[in-house]
Amino acid sequence: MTSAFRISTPLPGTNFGATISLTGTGGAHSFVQAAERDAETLPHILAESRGLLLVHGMDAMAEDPELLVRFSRIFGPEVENYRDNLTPLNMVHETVPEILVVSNTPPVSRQPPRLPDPPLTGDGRLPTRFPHRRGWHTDQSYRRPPPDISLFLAVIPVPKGQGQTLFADGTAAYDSLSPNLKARVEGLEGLHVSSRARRTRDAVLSGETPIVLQPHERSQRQPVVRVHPVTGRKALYLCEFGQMDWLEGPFVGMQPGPHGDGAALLFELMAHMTQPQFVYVHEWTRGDLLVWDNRCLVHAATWFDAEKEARLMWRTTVSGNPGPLYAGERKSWIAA
Ligand SMILES: O=C(O)CCC(=O)C(=O)O
Ligand SMILES: [Fe+2]
Repeated sequence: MTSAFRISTPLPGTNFGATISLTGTGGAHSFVQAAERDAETLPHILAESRGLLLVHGMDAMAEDPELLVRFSRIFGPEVENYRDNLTPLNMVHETVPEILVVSNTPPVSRQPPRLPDPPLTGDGRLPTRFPHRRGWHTDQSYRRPPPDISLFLAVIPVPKGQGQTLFADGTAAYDSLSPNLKARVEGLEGLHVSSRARRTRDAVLSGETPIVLQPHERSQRQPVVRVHPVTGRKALYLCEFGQMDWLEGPFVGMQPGPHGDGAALLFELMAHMTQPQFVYVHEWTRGDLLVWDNRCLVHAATWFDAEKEARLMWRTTVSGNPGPLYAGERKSWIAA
């Protein structure tokens, strides 16, 4: 079959991901129609390219947000409704509740991450590697089952050089672990929790009194080595300072807390996974859409000057294929 899509692999400056465009002309409407007609191609390319797709020119989605939801449905059976999952309503799109609004402008008013310290690497580059760069995570890993895929649209990006999104390839990072580290992480589980639970590394280090968590807010175990349900490939599945449980974790069965053996292993794994050869830096242009697979990639947002710039991004999340490990589980984040 001739495809409606032109596929260029990998993404510039890295060795994973793909850029997708229409072979013919047309904007977001034509693109989504073509993707719906040929519903297997893009999920297939996403899996083949180890979890990251870039589409330019989707500006029309900003005027017709349902288009983003339609496009999201191609990637899985369930596009999450953010009104049903305890997300503060100021972060949910007013008329399309499948869209999470990520913005520093009201009513969301979410501040960007802090500048790394120092702001640049010794050779003047954007820091990407942990722990110089912080904030690496995979979306909603504090839930079981976690979501599969996120889509992120630049409605109003900030100028280049700020407000990038970084991605690290967990599949290549796993493959290149030493045999010794592979053996150490096999069967290991991480304890993931929302930063709202105040068990982040900073919270624990500053001695904050832990809050009592309801059953649906508690930390969730996730495998450190995740087997991708589509490709069968193994990938590192981890977060760092803000989305692991630093009180009882970060790993089940290892010494807990910021000074324990678990912390030392987490630093080693994260620093490994975020080496430059595994990282893609996305500089956003209005109308860019990224599709990423949370099962095999971690990502991080970077600083921008929120005093001067307004940034408006829309995210959807798609779930329904977390793999046999999660078969039959009820949603951990919904109160029983
Ligand atoms: O703002 C960004 O660049 C990324 C935000 C993010 O991690 C997310 O919405 O999942
Ligand atoms: Fe994220």
